[in-house]
Amino acid sequence: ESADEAALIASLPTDFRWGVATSAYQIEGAHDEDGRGPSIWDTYCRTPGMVEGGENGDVACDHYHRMPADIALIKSLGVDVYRFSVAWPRVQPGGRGPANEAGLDFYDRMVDELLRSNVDPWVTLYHWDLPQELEDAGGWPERDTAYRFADYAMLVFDRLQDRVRTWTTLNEPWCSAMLGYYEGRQAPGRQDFGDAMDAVHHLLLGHGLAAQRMRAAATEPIQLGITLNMGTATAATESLADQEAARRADGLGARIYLDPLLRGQYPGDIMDDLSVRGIKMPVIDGDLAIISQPIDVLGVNYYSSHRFSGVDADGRTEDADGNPVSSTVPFGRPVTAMDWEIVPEGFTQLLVRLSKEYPGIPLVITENGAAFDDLPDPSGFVADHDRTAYLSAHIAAVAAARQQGADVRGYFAWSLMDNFEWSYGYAKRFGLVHVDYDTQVRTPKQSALWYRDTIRRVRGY
Ligand code: GBH
Repeated sequence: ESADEAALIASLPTDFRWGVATSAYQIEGAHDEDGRGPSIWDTYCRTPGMVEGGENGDVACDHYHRMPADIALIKSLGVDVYRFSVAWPRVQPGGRGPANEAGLDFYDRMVDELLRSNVDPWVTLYHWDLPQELEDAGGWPERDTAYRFADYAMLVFDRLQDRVRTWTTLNEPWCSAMLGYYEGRQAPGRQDFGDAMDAVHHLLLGHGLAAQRMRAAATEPIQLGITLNMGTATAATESLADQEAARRADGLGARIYLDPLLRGQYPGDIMDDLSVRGIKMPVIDGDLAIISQPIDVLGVNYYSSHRFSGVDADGRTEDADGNPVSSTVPFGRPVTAMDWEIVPEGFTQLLVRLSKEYPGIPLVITENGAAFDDLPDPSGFVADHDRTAYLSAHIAAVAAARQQGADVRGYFAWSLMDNFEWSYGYAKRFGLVHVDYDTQVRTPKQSALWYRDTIRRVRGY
């Protein structure tokens, strides 16, 4: 942590909210207990070749059986809020119909445990675990899935709204749509660009339908939002081809979500690009009003930023199908264990830009963090100076953005503890707390102690 970073971090207000985040499939395990049904991730993990080492979330961090101890661990970090997700296939094993009460009971107990520990619960309703039966019926490219999501959201809301004030509908719809239905690098592993665009619209519609119904049913004030993953997309050079590549990356990565949510319309340039490819968003009259109803907070997940080029290695600007080429050009910065470049100033730029171009919506960093090749010492302690430096640089980047006018209200470190890193399995560790997967022993790393002390310092005690 440099002196500059320390001074920036110290400038954060005492009421800034500090948290740690996780998601259900990545930590819970207990994949077939208390009536949980299969999700697209159970299926994807069982498809040979999809996940590193053939690993899956059957056991994960066994959080389902260790929840009270894990909440005590969260409390010991001194954070004031915990962001977790609810597993749809625990609440509705087949994605429709009445609630599986045993599934809801788990989150009910967790919320009580958190409140007893003086930690605020922040619920994410969907972190990628679509019930398999809904995928069998077409998944997110099907309009019906949006209505199914809103029904599910209400089952959770009705059970927990007396104690939970803060709600996120979807985590990173870009990942669900683009990695799940176009690139195939995440569940359900499909590869069709048109399907992915249908998924974008139905994810957004699902968000809007759920938000509408939750708002109408709320008996107390709630904070409602959605979380997007974004970075700053810049052009590698001044050339028109590179600027166009950056425009497209920003359009498909950020504006295709931000604009309908916060301005009530899809970005015109991206719709033009799509129509050249014969693709049209499956919008029905009234959808955009549903999608753009007011939200209280925009969640931002930030990991890295990219420079884009519109020219490939062979100097071509179009691929075999006549579609424009996009590639990334490294900054030449150090990378994390994911090979993602460390670009904290891209974080500041993103936050300042969001507050300028989409004014009036408070921002919360719902995820930021890094995987590194942690090596525990003989006592099990991990002196993760690289992760600590990453967190320090990025929290300072948030503070710098605030000084430049960005309305950022809080920060969640990803993640509370090492967990199932999707297609990468258990080898990639993002935790502030180390998990020994043989014994399930949790050991706070250097970064966890630094985070705890940093929160204390900002609060002035
Ligand atoms: C989040 O997604 C997820 O919400 C969380 O579950 C996950 O464990 C965590 O991040 C860590 O992966 O090309 O250099 O930018 C992250 C979304 C989208 C971030 C793709 C990185 C590409 C890498 N990711 N993006 S880089």
